[in-house]
Order: sequence, then C-alpha cells, then structure tokens
Amino acid sequence: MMVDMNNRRALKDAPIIDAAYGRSPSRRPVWFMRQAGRSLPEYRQVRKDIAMLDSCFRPDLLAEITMQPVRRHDVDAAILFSDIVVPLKAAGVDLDIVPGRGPVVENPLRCSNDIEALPDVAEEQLAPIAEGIGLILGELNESQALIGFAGAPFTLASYLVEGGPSRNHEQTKALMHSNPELWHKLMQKITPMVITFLKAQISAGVDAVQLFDSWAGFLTQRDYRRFVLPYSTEIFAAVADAGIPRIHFGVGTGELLGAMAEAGPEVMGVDWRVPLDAAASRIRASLAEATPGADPESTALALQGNLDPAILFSGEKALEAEIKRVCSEADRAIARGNARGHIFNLGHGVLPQTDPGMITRAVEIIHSN
Ligand code: 1CP
Repeated sequence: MMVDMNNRRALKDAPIIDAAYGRSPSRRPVWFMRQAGRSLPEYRQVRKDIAMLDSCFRPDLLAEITMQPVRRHDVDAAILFSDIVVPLKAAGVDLDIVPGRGPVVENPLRCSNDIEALPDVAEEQLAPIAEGIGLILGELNESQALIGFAGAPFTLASYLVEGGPSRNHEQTKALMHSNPELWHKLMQKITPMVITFLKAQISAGVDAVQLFDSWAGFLTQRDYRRFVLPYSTEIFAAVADAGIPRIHFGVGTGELLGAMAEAGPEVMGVDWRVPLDAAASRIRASLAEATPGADPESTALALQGNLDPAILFSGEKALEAEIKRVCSEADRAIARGNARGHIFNLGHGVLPQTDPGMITRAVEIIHSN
C-alpha cells in the first residue's frame, strides 16, 4: 500500500512538529493523552446515548469529540478520538468497550486455531475514520497538529489473550513463555493490522502518529527485546517514509526506554516515574550502543511527558511547581545534547475525575515556561 502524500496539508510553525524535529518551537508545545473524553462535560453530553465503539465509527462525532479539548484548552495538538481496539472491531473481532471497565473480547485467543482465525483489517473497513480525519483537518488551524495513533502489538495482544483489562497479564506472558512460536505467530497477525490502521490515518492526513504500548512496562527488558521489539520496529519502519513525527509511549517503562527508542521513533514518551533528563541519558546511551559509529546527534531524540496526572488534583501552586520541574528537567536534557526537543504531556492519560479548569490552567502555565 502506498502512503498518499497528496492529502497532507502544510503546517506552519506547528510547535509540536518543530519540537519533534529539534527545531525551535514558537512556544513549548503541549497536548494530553486522553484529553478527549471523560473529563469533559461536553463529551459526556454527546456520548450520552451512543456506545463508545459506535461513536468511533461516526465521522461527525469523531470530529466533534476530537475538537472539544482543542477549543477548550488551547493545546497544540488534537489526538484523534478513537481507541486502540478500533482496527480489531473494524476487522470483525467480537469485542466491546464496557463502560467503567474497558475493552472486553468475547472469545479470548488461547490456541493456534484462534490465532489462525484472527481476521486481517482492510483499509476500506476504516473509511469512517479517514472521513472523520478529513473533517478534523478542516477545523484545525495551520499550527495545530492532528496526532493519529495505534495500540502496539503487545498491548493489543494482552486484550485479545486475557479477554479484557488485566492486572498481571499472566495469560499473555504464559503464551510467550510456554509457546514462543505461537506468540510470534500472534504478533505476525497483529502487526499488519496496526500498520494498516496507521497508514489509513496517514493517508487521510494526520500530522504525527503515536504508538501506545501502554502495558509494555510489565515486561522484563529481555522479554521486551525478544517478544515485542521486532514488531514495534517493523511498524515504525513501515510508516517512516510518511515523513511525519513518530512517537513511542508506554507506562512503567523506565527499564525499557532504551529498547523502545531502538524501535525507531523521533519522540519517546516517558511516564512520570523517571525524570526527563535521566530518561534522555538512558535513551541516548542505548541508541549509541545499538548503532556504533552513528552520528552522535542522531542518538538524541525528542522527549514527550511527563507530569503525574494526579498533580492536576493537587491545587494550582503544586501544579505550577511540578510543571516548572518537568520543564527544567527537559531543558537540561536538551542543553546537554541528550534530547532534541520537548513536547509537554502527562506521564499517562487524563484521569476521568480531573477538573477541566485545571487542564486549561496547566496549558497556560506550560506555554509561559
Ligand atoms: O465510555 C467511555 O467514555 C470509554 C472510555 C474510553 C475513551 C474515552 C475508552 C475505553 N477509550 C477512549 C478513547 C481513547 N482510547 C483515546 C482517544 C482519546 C484521547 O486520548 O484523548 C485513546 C488515545 C485511547 C487509547 C487507549 N485505549 C489506550 C492507550 C492509552 C492509554 O491510556 O494507555 C488503551 C490502553 C486503551 C484501552 C482502553 N479503552 C478504554 C479504556 C477504559 C481502556 C483502558 C482499560 C484498561 O485499563 O485496560
């Protein structure tokens, strides 16, 4: 499949894109994971009578919900309103997003036959998403980026194998370790779906993409490298020629930052547990070791993160202090040459009970730092 570059609009002075490529942004860019959705009353209003996964296939709703936080908070990017399980749903996998719980798969994958039977997704099945992206691009201004995304194969596999959200991911790990061959077969089934989902968004014109490997932090580095990294690397390579920033994110990945950076993104998302300057040193050391003789500049990536989402409940004084700390840690990493730029974000998604007023205030503080 060719990526159609003709649909891509020309952004002008978009702070997120400038930060991702190591240019000087006009202000410190910020967006928040899960900025669209449950924290906003206007979201709860439009979603009142419509199931989550139904809303993801309605271009009008997709555009409205994606734009809500951009209008309200003046963030520098919109994140497409969708979910990591959307390509599975589009392909016909029997699953639903259960309110208060998350994705639930009717028939969890357990044996070779189940994995064989996993359908592939065709770009046509994602047409409503592409249509929604077209509507969003018509509403954003030329310095606001639209970020597309997909779930990484490990995180998607966890939902497919466990059958729903999991505390320990034990069935998923059991499959890896008891039947590595079958695990790799599953990864080889999921990876093309992720690539199709991302390419559909890229063809429709998104300005950047993020790969969410939310649950990768449950793995040892050894297992991550053996069972996951090859597939995430394949995904980043498959979308490299789109020429847009590629972001890689997971939670609890302090020990995996270097390995995840080796998958090939321009930007590494970091959760709140590791200070950004320490994260940058780890990333750079791993990339330098993995690519001996590489231009030292190429081993410094941009950083995304990493305010603890709970700080949005801690009052304005604590909020300002923590934002300043995060910014100064990022600036130190850049000054030392260990990072090329900083995109402000939370260390994970906005919590549902967050006061939207505090999110708006956070954006103002970040833009003045
Ligand atoms: O009824 C509702 O409102 C459902 C809540 C909800 C929403 C708003 C879910 C169910 N998904 C979403 C949208 C969503 N999901 C977005 C777009 C909105 C935005 O970011 O602003 C994105 C990027 C996702 C991605 C996603 N879904 C991830 C990766 C990000 C992360 O938070 O780590 C994951 C792990 C999912 C699975 C999922 N979908 C929904 C829930 C509650 C969950 C997590 C469940 C669990 O803990 O396993």
